[in-house]
Amino acid sequence: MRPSWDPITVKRMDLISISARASTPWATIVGDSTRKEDTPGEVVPLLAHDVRAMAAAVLRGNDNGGYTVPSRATYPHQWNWDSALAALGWAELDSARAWTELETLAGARDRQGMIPHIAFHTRVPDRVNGRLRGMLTTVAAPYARYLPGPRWWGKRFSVDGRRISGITQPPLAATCMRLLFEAHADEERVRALLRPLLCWHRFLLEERDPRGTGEPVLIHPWESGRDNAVEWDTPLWRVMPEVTVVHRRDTHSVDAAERPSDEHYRRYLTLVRRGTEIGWRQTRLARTGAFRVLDPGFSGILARACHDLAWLAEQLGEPQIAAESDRGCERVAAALRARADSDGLIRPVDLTDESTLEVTSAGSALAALTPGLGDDQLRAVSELVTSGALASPYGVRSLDRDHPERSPRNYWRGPAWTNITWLSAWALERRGELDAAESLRAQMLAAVEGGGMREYFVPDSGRGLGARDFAWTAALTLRELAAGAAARGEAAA
Ligand code: 2M8
Repeated sequence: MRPSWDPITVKRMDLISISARASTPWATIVGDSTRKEDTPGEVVPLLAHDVRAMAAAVLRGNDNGGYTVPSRATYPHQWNWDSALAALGWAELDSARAWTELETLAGARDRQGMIPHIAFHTRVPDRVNGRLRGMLTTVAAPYARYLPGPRWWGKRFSVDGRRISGITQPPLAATCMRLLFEAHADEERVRALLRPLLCWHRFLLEERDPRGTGEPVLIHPWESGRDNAVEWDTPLWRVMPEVTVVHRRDTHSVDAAERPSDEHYRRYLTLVRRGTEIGWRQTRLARTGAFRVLDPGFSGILARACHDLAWLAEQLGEPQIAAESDRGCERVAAALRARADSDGLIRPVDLTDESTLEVTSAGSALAALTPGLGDDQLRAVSELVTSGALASPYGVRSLDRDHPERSPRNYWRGPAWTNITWLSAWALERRGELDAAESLRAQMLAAVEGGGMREYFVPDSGRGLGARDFAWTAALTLRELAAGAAARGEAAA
């Protein structure tokens, strides 16, 4: 049973207010129950319909033409796993637009097949799309509101001509594409995307695995998507900072207490500078770079992505892509299974000294996405996120609640994130853990009802934090509201 969304049974929904100055209601709806003093005006109940309208407005508001920015104020470019998740939200509003999102993401790949973590926006008008946008982008002035902007990464261009970063991010695209295909099959569009995604996975399995361990080596904390997760502190602190003054842009729009520290940033930028100095030679960075880790979250996502790409290739009569993807999945899954700890969880590894990083975090939860994970390993994750160290009333915590470095407001060091909660729920559901999946989804939605379309949430109060109008929070909300309505036999609002 999915959570009910009628106004009587949903909790904490009487806290929303609409300002008297509102021009469009959703633009000024404030769902943050901890900031009631900021919300004068008529108090109205928050209905499922309101939440859906808010989510749809956020997604549409972040639409840059062919791709969705995570947040206009904080992240004004195309981010990799954000875009894959945004496609799931678009699937509920406009399926053609959802396919475009994935196509634009694939268009960001470099000549080696790597899809970068950022494809930069320039001042080319949004309505210019496709190849023309790519061409104009190469000559137009880059959009400078984000640090580190395009100049930090050297002269790197995507196949569609945009400026791009030199690192990647969790490969969620194939899995999101499968979900999109299951709801809105478009054979022509999916066929065109099979090979770009296969090449990206191949890049991760080959260039990024120079020693043949079976898992890709991450060369920057940003590649995990969980930037300042505590597990990366030890390997990151080995990096001698070469960047002294950091003029932060992120803290213009978000409270510094909710963002990584300056000490983190100096090292993040040092790694970027060093990568650029050697022309982003990927295998060399994976073999000898200053920061090299294995992340069970990234690896679990890759194993699942290979599995889902194999499934799609099978549907489309592409046996070679299916076979290669199946082999990729099994390779990563076998490596992950083999290194589960005695408690059943899989943890990150620091490759500079081969040590296991003894932290229990969202990365271990994401490992549940791995196809063929052992029953004991699966049960360990299920327990971890429903009643264990990562459980909370508002979704999966990014860090063990008893960890001494835990900080309920600081980014990936404590808060609950919609994508982690949703991915954990989805992984558990696929393995038949239906009650666990349902309660995680209810928690995810409870966070949004009370905290708004925010980037992350205080795990014990549900207070919304970080960037506002955040795309993947909106996208996953749209998907779950539609799934809940479908389960109850209602037409989508
Ligand atoms: C955050 O990361 C970027 C760097 O990639 C940043 O802090 O500037 C992370 O939460 C990452 O997972 C996410 O993809 C990105 C955009 O939402 O923001």
